[in-house]
Amino acid sequence: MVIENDRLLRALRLEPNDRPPVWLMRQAGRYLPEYLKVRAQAGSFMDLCRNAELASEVAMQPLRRYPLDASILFSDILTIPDAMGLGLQFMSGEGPVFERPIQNLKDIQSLPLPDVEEQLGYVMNVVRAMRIRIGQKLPIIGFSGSPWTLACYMLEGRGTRDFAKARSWLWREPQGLQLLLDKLCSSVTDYLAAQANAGADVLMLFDTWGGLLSEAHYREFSLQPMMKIMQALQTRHGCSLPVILFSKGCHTQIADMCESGCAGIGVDWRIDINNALQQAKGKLAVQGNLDPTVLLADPESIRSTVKKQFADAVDHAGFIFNLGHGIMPEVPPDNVTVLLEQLRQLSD
Ligand code: 1CP
Repeated sequence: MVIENDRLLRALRLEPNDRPPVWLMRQAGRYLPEYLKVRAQAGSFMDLCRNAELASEVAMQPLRRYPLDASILFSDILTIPDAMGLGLQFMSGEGPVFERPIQNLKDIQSLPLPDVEEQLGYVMNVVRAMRIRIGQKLPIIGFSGSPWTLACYMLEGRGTRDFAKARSWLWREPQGLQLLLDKLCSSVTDYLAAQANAGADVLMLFDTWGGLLSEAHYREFSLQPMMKIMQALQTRHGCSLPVILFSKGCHTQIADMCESGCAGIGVDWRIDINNALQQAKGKLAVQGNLDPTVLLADPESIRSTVKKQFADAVDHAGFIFNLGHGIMPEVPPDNVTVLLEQLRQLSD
């Protein structure tokens, strides 16, 4: 099927575009009053994720407000560990917490691999419901957490500042950690392939905590598992969708990522976009990378930041305009309008 607005797909093939595609990480979510209303209607965040009608509705909300070039599945990265039996809870104001985090090697050895269609079928239902609402107008981005980032939450039990407990496994029990990553590789591969079958056009791996690792550990414990997933998607599932790899805080390792088999990389704001584009030139698309806190500033600062970014990046095929991390809940929705109007003015 042909997608009408194919700017994102073209950028991922490094083909020229009339203007760079734009979408925003966490474009659906708590900064939008209409999201909070639907979440309240659903009951809780996980009830919302399990309700295809309401989850597909909140995925549409930013598309109604803003001229975006992609939609993203509404779900969370922690659905896989939940399906593995860890008991995911979202405490209000606290973020995700697992009732039964992994404590020791035995927990890893006995960790079951979920049946993706049976236990995570609710996610595929959201993809299908989104496709019905969007038709062929825009690409749908499916996603998963990277094995390393999922392992961080599973070993720690919750989000923390430095994931010290999870990282201690690198030294104390690296083989146990590898076993956990292997199990996650298998599940993430099946999960992404199922999203592709349900209608996703692009796949993204969120490796939010890759940047907590040394360069050598990043290659071994984060990039390697993601490479295995990308290979298995092709060989085991015949899935050739482009994959965007977002390893936050890993801009010193773009050269490694260029060899990984992904179509594009997400970069955060710590690297100049010029520098990232130069390193990836001719090999990968680059997505990013405004500091999301600019959306907490005044309209003039937002406009000048967008102008600079645009001037630096517009000539590169394969540039995908985005933030360097997700929109924060405190962001006034009108500031997102300012950002996108400025971008549109520059593109016209
Ligand atoms: O309504 C609520 O209170 C829940 C808030 C919320 C939302 C809207 C959470 C809890 N997850 C989501 C949706 C979500 N999560 C999306 C789809 C929305 C979109 O992009 O439009 C995506 C892609 C994610 C991915 C996600 N979840 C990541 C990776 C990206 C990133 O931001 O780094 C991570 C680390 C999570 C875990 C998670 N889920 C929710 C929260 C608050 C967190 C972060 C916890 C932490 O800081 O450790």
